[in-house]
Amino acid sequence: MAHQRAGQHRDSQLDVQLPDYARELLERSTLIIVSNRGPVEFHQTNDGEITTKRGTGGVITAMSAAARFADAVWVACAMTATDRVIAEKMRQRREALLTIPDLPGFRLRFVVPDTEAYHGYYNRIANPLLWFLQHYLWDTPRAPDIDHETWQAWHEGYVAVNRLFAEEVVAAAAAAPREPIVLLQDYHLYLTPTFIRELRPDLLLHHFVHIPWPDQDYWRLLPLPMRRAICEGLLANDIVGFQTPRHARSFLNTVDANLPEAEVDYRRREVTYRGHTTRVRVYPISIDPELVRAVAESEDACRHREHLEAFRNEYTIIRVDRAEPSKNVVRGFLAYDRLLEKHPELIGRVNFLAFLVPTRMEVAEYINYLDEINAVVGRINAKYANAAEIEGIHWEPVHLFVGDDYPRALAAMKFYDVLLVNAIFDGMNLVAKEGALLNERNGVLILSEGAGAYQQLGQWALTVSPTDIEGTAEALWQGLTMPAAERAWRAEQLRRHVVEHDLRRWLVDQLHDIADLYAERTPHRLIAPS
Ligand code: GDG
Repeated sequence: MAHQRAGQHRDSQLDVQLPDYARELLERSTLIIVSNRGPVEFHQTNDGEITTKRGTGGVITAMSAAARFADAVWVACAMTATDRVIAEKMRQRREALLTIPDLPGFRLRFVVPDTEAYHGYYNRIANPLLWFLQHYLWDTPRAPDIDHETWQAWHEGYVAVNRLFAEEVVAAAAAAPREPIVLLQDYHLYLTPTFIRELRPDLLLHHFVHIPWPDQDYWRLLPLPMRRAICEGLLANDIVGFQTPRHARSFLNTVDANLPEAEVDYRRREVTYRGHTTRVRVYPISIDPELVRAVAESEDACRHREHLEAFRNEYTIIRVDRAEPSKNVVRGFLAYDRLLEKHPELIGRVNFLAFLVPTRMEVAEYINYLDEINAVVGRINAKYANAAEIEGIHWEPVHLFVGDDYPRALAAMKFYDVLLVNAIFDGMNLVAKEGALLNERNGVLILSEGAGAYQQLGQWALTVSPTDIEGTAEALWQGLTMPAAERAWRAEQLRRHVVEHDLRRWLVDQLHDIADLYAERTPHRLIAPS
């Protein structure tokens, strides 16, 4: 089997810096990490060779680092055709665990739903329904329509696949050589804890929600049985983690509104429901600076950097996003258009480079959104090409880079004068943190109030309301013309904050709370951290 890494990663430094209680906990435990997507995908080349592609996400990085200390198993869906072939071979050989050479010490257990169940779970419920709800993306007079097909996708897709996940987790826990700790990730798996509890009431369950938790009123757009099941599912965990205090508070409100029997203690951030207490905690996710720098310094990134030089101008604005409606890409371009209208002196002197990763192309809204982006960029480029020609220059104000290329995105972060992060709503937004770390020009961060990162970084960024095109145009102008001393001060504060609040801290804070819980339950086994 050949192994291909996505991004040339140096090993993370997380491991050498863990506090004693975290290290002790990990040494005693088997971590069962549960997520829709696993740490690697398997693919087959034309000549039959199987290759692995490792994901670059923060969760994979953090959990891979933890896995070096602990006995760790990852439970995830077989996503690619090759994943499914491997899963089938394992089933025939009665093997449950697959070792992953890219992640030493790590083993994978596949959940293999049939394709229809997976489609209902992923393409009808998790992404169009839950993701849209949790990012307030609906035009409510028109959507969502919860019809019989949605209900069918709920029962035969979301509920069924969550049950399969639970069965696999329980099997993994039974086979675990050490005390199992189950770490569930995100909105695909809200019901899994309920089903795990039916089979294993004793397991320690921790669930981290990476995306926003909207106001309880907005949850009413989902039928009561669905939102009750989601609240009950999350309350089957011992700890539920959110990105910001506001999301945690909103979750408590939602539970209060939908489960009258639940006792919600807002001060202690705890809920007791049917005799079980769940702690609701806040863990703002971050980046691993060592790892991000390593990718940004890689040969690949340096090559991109040289190539990208040609696209820079006296002023350079960039953005980096999945091509996703919640990231608010179109309004960002409208604001740029407005900037150029108000400040014709910028014509020919500023370039906007947008690095967009196509995403969820099986969902109609995403295809339409990419079309909208292309249309607005085409219109702006045509409009100013004419204006520039009158002045005798050839100029393209927007350059779109569409594709999956993480080193290229990081390479570009080094040279922006302004980084635009104007997401409508975002759980955190790691791009804001990567930019703050990597930028070499004291670039200004423009940050939406709707991004979870705003809570940490907002004080050193220029704030925008995501719908305010005029205000965003003004922020772009301010960012481009800010005096050097102020730029330097803000950039330094941003960098310092990101380095001090890194991914290690995100992981360690969670381990701290888990160790605390263990110490309360079994005081003879672990010393509680102070
Ligand atoms: C979800 C939540 C939360 C950039 N270009 C490429 C690429 N990237 C990297 C970025 C960044 C990551 O992808 C995107 O992370 P974000 O946090 O900005 O956004 P989501 O993808 O929506 O992530 C979010 C996060 O989970 C963690 O909890 O912060 O709120 O929505 O690191 O630099 N990655 C790849 N190819 C690229 O071309 N593979």
